[in-house]
Amino acid sequence: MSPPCLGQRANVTPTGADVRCHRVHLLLGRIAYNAPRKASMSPDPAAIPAEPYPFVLDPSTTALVIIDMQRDFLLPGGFGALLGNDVSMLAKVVEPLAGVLAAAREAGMMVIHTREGHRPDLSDCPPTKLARGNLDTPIGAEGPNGRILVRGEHGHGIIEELAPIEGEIVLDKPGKGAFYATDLELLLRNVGITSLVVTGVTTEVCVHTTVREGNDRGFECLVLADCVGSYFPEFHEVGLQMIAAQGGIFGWVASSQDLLAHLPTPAAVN
Ligand code: TIU
Repeated sequence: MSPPCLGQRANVTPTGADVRCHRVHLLLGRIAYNAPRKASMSPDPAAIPAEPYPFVLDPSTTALVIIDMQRDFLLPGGFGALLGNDVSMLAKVVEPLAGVLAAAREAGMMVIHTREGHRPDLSDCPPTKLARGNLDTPIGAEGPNGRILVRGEHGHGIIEELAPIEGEIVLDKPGKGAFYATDLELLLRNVGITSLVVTGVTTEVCVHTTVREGNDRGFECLVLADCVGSYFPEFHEVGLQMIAAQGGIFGWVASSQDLLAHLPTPAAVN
């Protein structure tokens, strides 16, 4: 008979057998509450190579979240440009993200597009956000693509390459995080979503805030390095490192190619 393991013995020095036994208890605990398994514990064909360790993805319990791929951030004359940024820095995200979006649709994954912006009367825009940056053309002012960061304006819309299709959720958010002052958590929980593939812009602002919010709510977050972008390359790099550091303190980081290789191919999906 094997000796009682760590969870059953007190005041003893753990042996190798104890540690293995403890792992089994941890694994059983995961199964008991139906949490996603970590690939490092049990090799799984659905495990995506990722930092800090492989990410097990089940398309039926995973949502693709596309953060703020709006003209206001990606095109000249929008909010991003008015903040003094070179918006061309974000263009490279579009092609790989379009590939991931197509694959997610084929795999039947839930797709959520977010848009940062405000009601036309700006009643949901904190005065602090309105004043921030002391901009000559602030939020709500008229720009080349309509009123800056205002819902319903051309600049507020998602770029054509990633346009939502019927059945996909378009979530308007007043803040940087997608969970703040929205019904995102309710929408995800109602259909049993436990993991998020997070993409969009910008890496260190709205993507990071959303990943932190999702992580605190118990969602497993995988960020696709080439499908998130920043006006600041150094913030992008460090932002990704911050997510995966400390054993995945906020989540995982992988490439879109690694995700695509692990999603069902179109032929395999009815
Ligand atoms: N300024 C900046 O980098 N980002 C934002 O204001 N919003 C988002 O990240 N979407």
